[in-house]
Amino acid sequence: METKMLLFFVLLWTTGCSEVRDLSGKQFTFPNDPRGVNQPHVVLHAKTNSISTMTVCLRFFSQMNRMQGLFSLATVDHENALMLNKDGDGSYKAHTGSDTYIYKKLPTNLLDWNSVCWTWDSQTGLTQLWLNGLHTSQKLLGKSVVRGELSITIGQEQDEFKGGFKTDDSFEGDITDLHMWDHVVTACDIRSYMNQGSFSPGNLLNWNNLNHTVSGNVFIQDADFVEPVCQ
Ligand SMILES: [Ca+2]
Repeated sequence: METKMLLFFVLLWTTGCSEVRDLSGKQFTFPNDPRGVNQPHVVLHAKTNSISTMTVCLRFFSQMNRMQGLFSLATVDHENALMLNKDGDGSYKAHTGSDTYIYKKLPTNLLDWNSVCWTWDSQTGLTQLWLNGLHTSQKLLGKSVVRGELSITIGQEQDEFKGGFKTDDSFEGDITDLHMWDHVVTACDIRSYMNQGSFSPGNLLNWNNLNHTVSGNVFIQDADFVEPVCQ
């Protein structure tokens, strides 16, 4: 019995515990993972098994000049069911199911925060990327609805359901203010998000009430997206 209890606690320690927390004003800090053994990442828990329309927004701060995953949502059938990557030259790859669109060489801050929003509607297949108050024209992406159990990670990009992490596309830097909605958020609300104005928080993932599980060397620290008022 004692051995079983010990194994249970060891398992909890290695996989982390999920918690729901208001992360307003906070950031996840993903340091470098030079040996690739720690695989720092955060699993985000959303209460749905179907996504046909969505918007995901987040802010990231990173100087990495290689491919890195910003948002990775996998199902058993599709490792890249909904995935957003950034390449070293500032190109962004949006992926739904088996379909991909690459937004080439968008102006990305290396020494400041970047606010990114990605919208997609499976009915039309239309998708759009917003970056720091600007946006691309709308593009056609896939129409395949996301179905089944979801596995959402930041910090690591999934090449298989709940795993398949690689050091060469992991994220290194800071992430804050991540929200996900089950609809296309209005341009006005996205602009407001990017300017730190008021907006309705995500109904699938809400930074102010985030159900998440931390794994590996990830730190929760104060974010400085808004310049702090020093005492
Ligand atoms: Ca992948």
